[in-house]
Amino acid sequence: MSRQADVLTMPREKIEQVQLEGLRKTAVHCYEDIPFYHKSFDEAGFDPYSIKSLDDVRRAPFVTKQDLRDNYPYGLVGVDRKDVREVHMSSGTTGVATVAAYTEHDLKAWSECFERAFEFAGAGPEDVCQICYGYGLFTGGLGAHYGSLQSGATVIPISAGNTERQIRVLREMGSTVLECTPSYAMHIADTALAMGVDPAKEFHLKVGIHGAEAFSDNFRRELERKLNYKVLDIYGLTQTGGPGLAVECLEQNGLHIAEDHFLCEVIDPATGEVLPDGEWGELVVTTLDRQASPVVRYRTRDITRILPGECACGCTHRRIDRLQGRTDDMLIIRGVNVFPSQIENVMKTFDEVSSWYQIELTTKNYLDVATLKVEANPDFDIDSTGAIEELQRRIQAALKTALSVGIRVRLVEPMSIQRSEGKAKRIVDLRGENLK
Ligand code: DLL
Repeated sequence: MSRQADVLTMPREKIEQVQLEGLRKTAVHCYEDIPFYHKSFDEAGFDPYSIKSLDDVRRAPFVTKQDLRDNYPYGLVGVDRKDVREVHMSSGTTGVATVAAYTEHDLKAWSECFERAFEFAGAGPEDVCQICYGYGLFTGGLGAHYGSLQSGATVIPISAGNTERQIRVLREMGSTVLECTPSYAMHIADTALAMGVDPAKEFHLKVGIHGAEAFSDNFRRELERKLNYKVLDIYGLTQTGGPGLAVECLEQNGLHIAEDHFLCEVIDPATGEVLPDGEWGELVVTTLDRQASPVVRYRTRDITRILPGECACGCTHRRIDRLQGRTDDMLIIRGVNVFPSQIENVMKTFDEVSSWYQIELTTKNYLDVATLKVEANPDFDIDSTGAIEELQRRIQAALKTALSVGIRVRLVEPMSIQRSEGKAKRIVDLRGENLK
């Protein structure tokens, strides 16, 4: 750590002091400048001028994605339009998009938060970054771009897609930092191998800064082996200003929250009660210095926990555990709650299958049926009928033991599940289709 060492190693009392000031400022800013918050604070009996401690945030009402949608496009922007420098939007595939606006100050803070991934990785001006998160309204591309520039590194803003060109550039331009979704990194690695290029030998990578979707430890290990680099997880969401809310250090043991910019709580999603450190629940975020799009107690729907204890890296900012999924990704199969990550963890214990899978949901006789489609590894003889059935049965039995629910397993050809340049599509819900 060097460029931001003072901030990253601040004593806890100092961090909490910065957070308290930020919380007070943000709550008052929201109340005075954004009519939605004025009304919701009044309705909840929450007086933003009465904040005395960080725990007082618990008296504030939650904000949900629906609130953000209802106020589309500029309803929750707290500054004059002329002070807004940039606007990003969530994809809006499941409804109206949500908007994140940035002032000059917000863009600077965003760059610094993302840049922490470089600090943790020991990367900087001597590095060449290949940014293959999508550029545009998605916060991945430009967030990575600003963070990488802030680190002093050379930036190759190649954006997502055109995988063969990515591979050429990785070989020829000496890229040492790869920034994209973990599934796209795997796709790059697999495509290179299929082209007869060994990325572990012919690329020059030191580190991958991968996020925007959940990935398991096994998936990480496979990436690290194939690309011969270290993978750091980065988390964030459009509604809180994009990637950089929390970033992993080289200990790979949880993601350090940028606590000088964000106040995080973990709640029981059913009751809204704040949970003690160490317990899994839904992450709730309050921004501490955003001007254009501040949020107070935004319910992310992401499942994690605050990790107790200090990190060996010396950073004093608390950590969240790697994201386990989203409350809205949770499948309810015959009444049993199942997260895709649990299915993935079981699958990973089988050497015969790869990390590419999709869970297909259909209905039969009014009951939900889940089918796990998983790609066989290239060295598994998929044409040998008996072997396939035996393997499917074994995976099915392991899933049943781990999850207490029956999931069908169908082994498919290597490379037959569609690859994405951005976030992988893990769940295909065809339940509506059956009714048509
Ligand atoms: O995905 C921001 C981002 C870009 C983060 C690049 C990291 C790297 P959205 O498109 O608004 O923003 O999606 C946010 O993606 O609520 C999580 O469910 C998921 N997500 C983001 N990062 C991670 C991660 C960007 N590291 C939603 N692990 C979030 C697991 C993640 N899930």
